Amino acid sequence: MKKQIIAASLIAALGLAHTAAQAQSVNVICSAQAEWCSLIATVYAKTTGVKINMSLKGSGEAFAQLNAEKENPKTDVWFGGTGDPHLQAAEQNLTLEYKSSTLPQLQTWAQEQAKQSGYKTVGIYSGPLGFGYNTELLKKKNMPVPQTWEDLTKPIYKGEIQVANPASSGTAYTMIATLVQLMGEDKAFEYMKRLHKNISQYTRSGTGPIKAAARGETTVSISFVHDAPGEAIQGFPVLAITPKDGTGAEIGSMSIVKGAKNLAAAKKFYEWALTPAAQELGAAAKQFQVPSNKAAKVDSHVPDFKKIKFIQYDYAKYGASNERRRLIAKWEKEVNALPR
Ligand code: S7P
Repeated sequence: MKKQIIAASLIAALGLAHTAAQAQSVNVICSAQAEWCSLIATVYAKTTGVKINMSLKGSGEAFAQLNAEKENPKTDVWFGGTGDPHLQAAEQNLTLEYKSSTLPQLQTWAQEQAKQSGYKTVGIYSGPLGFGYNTELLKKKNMPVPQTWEDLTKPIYKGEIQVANPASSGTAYTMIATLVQLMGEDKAFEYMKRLHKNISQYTRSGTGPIKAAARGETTVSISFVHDAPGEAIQGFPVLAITPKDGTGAEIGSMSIVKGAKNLAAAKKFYEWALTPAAQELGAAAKQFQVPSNKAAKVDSHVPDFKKIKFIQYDYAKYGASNERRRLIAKWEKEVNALPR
C-alpha cells in the first residue's frame, strides 16, 4: 500500500514538473528579420526565464504554416510580418481573439488593425514601401535614382530591378495592393506588365531584394524602406526612397494562434511584445520600423512618415482572403506568365 502511495505521488510530481516546464516555453514564428527575432528570444529568456522556441518565416510562409497545422497547432504566437496575411489568418479563424489592456497606448493604425480583425491581431510596427538602390552601381551605370513608380518601367532599368514574388511574400503583395489602390486595378496590371520587363528576379522573401541591392547583386529593389538603413550601417552602399506619386505602408502585426498549446505563456509574451521596452529592441537590432506603442522611442533611422506621400490604404479590403487570393492569382496569370 505504502509503495502504491509513493508511486502515485511520484507520478503526480512528474506531471506537475512537466506542466511547469511547458509553461516555461513558448513557440513563436517570427516574421521580422533574424537579428530582431534572436534579440527578442535572448532578452525575453533573461528577463522572464521563459524560453522562446523561435522559428523564422516570411509573412506569406508563416501564414501557410499556420494553415497547414490548424488541426494541431505547434505555434503559440506569430510575431511580425506584413499585416495582410495576419488579417487573412483572423478571417480564417486560425488566430485567437485577445484584447490587450495595452491597446489604448498604441498608435491609431495599430488599434485599427486590431479592431478590423475582431481583435485577432494587433499592429506592432509600421513602415512604408519604396525603392532601395545601390548608390555605387547607379553611379557606375550612369542611372538616375528612380523617383516614381513610372520611372521603374523605363528601359534604362531593364534587368536592374528585383522584387519578391507575391505568392510567397507579404511585401510583394503590399506592392500589388498599393498599385491597385494608387492607379486603379486595370492600370495597375498594365503597369505591372511593363514593370515585369525590367525585373531580373522575383525572390521568395520580401527582404531578399534590398539585401541584393546592398550587396551589388541588383541595382534597384522594391522593398520596405526601413530595411535599408540596417544594411547601410553594415557598410553596404545602399539607400532607399519612397515614390513621389504615393505609396502604401505595412502594419506589421502579431497574433495568438487558435488552439495554442501554451496559451498562458503566449498571452504573457504578447503583452510583453507590446511594451515600449520590447518594441525598442527593433532599433537595437538595427530594424527601423515605426513602433506601435506611442511611448516607445523612435530611432533617428526610422523613415519620417510626415515626409512621405501615402495612399489611404484599405487594410480591411486588401487583407480579405478572397481579394488577396484573387489579386495574386491574377498577377500569376497576367504578369508572371509573360516572357521578359
Ligand atoms: O523585418 C523586415 C520586414 O521587411 O520583413 C517582414 C516580413 O517578414 C516580410 O515578409 P515577406 O518575406 O513575406 O515579404 C516585414 O514585416 C518587415 O518589415
